[in-house]
Amino acid sequence: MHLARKRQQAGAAASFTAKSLAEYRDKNYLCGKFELNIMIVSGTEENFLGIEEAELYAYENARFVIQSAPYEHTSSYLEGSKHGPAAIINASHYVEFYDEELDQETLRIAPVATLKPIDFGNKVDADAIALIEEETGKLLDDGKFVVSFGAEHTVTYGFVKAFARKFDQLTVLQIDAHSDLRESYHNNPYSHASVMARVKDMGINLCQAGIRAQCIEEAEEIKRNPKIHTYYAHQIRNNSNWIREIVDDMTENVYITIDADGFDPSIMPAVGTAEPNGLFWNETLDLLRETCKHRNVVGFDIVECAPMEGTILSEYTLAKLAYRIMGYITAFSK
Ligand SMILES: [Mn+2]
Repeated sequence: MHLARKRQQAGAAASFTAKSLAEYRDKNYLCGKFELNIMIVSGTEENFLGIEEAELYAYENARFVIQSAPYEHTSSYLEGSKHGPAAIINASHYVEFYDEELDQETLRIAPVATLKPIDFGNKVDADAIALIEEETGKLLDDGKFVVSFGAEHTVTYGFVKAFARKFDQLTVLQIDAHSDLRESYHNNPYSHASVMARVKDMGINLCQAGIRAQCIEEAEEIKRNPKIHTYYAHQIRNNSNWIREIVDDMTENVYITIDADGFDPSIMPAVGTAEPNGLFWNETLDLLRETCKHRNVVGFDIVECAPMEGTILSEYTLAKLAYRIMGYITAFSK
């Protein structure tokens, strides 16, 4: 088992005892300014990477905080994205601490705390977005770098609202098969298919990569709106300079949202709305690396993974992706 292996690796260096770990779990590790702001951190079995050393997953030490938003209300094709965040976290227990590209153990440079998932109760649409904005805002006010795992893409509107309050000159970089610019979908402006229309309404600069499914109204909006920069999948294969061009289209602060279906379905089968001709691993990392090198990446999310029976390829790839981006931010951020 991977966790057992991690325990062996960590054994010599670890300064905490089994007792102190149990203590953390019993108390659900209330920490920080806990009278005002109670952050409940998941223990080893439920945290990102399966980290055992409490000082490496404690909220107060963490640079990165993993937030899960298992909200699924408007799925239009295959359902199941509400299970995505937990599946990615579970798969992360099989990701190596050592990043072979960056030659570092990112979590030792920048500890990673994992919060209990946001509890939406009966909240949907505007109320759900408000809850996400509030929860994200608390973490940003604490100076944390927030990494969010979402279910349907709608949740990104809540994340972006919180980031836009904190950071000016914000660009949203969206990796996705779909432009998500429909004014509303099934009469719901809070549909996953309309999430970038809501971001556009905020006047935020938007860069889109890998787009290959949309309606004609979305295409017309993209042509008309100078704040939307769309790099279609069919175009980037014929433009060796596309990464430089899209980074040039970004303002100083960048929030990244990654819809799992932006990837090619051959490497990312567990999505609700698969489209052919998607992005592959290397070209996606090239884009993300260049973005982290040349812009100030302030946060990111990964959404729309709907786990499938019989394969863990998708959630494992997304877990490794999340850790790699954290590595880029640790290694390159200005
Ligand atoms: Mn999509």
